Amino acid sequence: MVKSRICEMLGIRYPVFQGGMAWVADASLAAAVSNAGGLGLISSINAGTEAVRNEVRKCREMTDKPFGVNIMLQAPNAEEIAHMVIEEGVKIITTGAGSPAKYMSMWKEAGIKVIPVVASVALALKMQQAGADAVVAEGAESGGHVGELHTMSLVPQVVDALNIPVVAAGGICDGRGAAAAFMLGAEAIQVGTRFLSAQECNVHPEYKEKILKATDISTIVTGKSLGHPVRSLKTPFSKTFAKMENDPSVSQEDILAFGSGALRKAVQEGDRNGSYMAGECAGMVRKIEPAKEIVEDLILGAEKVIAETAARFAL
Ligand code: TUI
Repeated sequence: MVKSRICEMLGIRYPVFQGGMAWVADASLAAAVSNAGGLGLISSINAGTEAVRNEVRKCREMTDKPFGVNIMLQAPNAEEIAHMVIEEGVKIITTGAGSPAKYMSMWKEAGIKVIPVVASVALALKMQQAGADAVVAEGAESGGHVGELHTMSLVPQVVDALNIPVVAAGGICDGRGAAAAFMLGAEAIQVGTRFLSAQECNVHPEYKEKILKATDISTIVTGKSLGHPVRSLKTPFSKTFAKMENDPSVSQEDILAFGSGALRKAVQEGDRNGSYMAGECAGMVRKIEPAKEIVEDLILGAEKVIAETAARFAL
């Protein structure tokens, strides 16, 4: 059984975080992952702050295990959410797409464990200095908003630079990826894309279908020209978005208007003009199954592959 400072710190059985995917990660998914012994996370990107508050309350009814909230810092209501989590007694926060430094002392005073998602060593160090309890080092294999570096090089550099525990994210989809992350020095893993196929994940059936049909080359990064690169499935929508970005006659306003609300449309309506955010490992997701089976497959799979590999090296 893999041991980790993260499990002790958060009171979870398995060092597996479920990514706090925008519009996707609701009480149903988060509670299922927490009940399975991992860490369920509720996304702050939903139909407003009160909707997120409602998901927090629902989750508390669905599990007596620890769970957290992921706060997307570029959202217009980030400040409101930052206060709401304190009001609701949330005990674990992860953050994404920016620096949460200005909220750190307020959260620490409330006794919250704060785990920022970082995409560089510089921000990781800043977060450690600001009092973060751990960081998630997220490589650009991941779905949604991505940084520059990839997991294989980002994670060991962040591990070397910090004393606090590091959670690896980006491209981790099964026991092999989990084992690799532990080899790089991570003390936990965060998984997003694979949980899109969880039975308890409430995305539109069309979203799940697209994930199950994905191959290794099914994702594309768009939005670099807007300073907000996002990985999603290649669809007529994302291909048009990429074409607009490369066309100097199209204004940034027009591109933004084209992309506005596209993730919600994919998640809730399975709309063909939606943005189906997904990581590079979508091609490895093969079936719909309970979140518990995903959590157990990740950890038992890692234990198996580590034992098999160690045996090979002992020869
Ligand atoms: O945040 C994410 N992934 C996301 S957020 C999101 S919401 C969205 N909705 C509609 C359109 C576009 C996005 C979808 N996916 N991951 C965490 C993450 N954070 N990845 C990378 C970073 C990051 C990058 C740069 C964190 C900090 C950073 O530096 C900022 C600074 O201030 O230094």
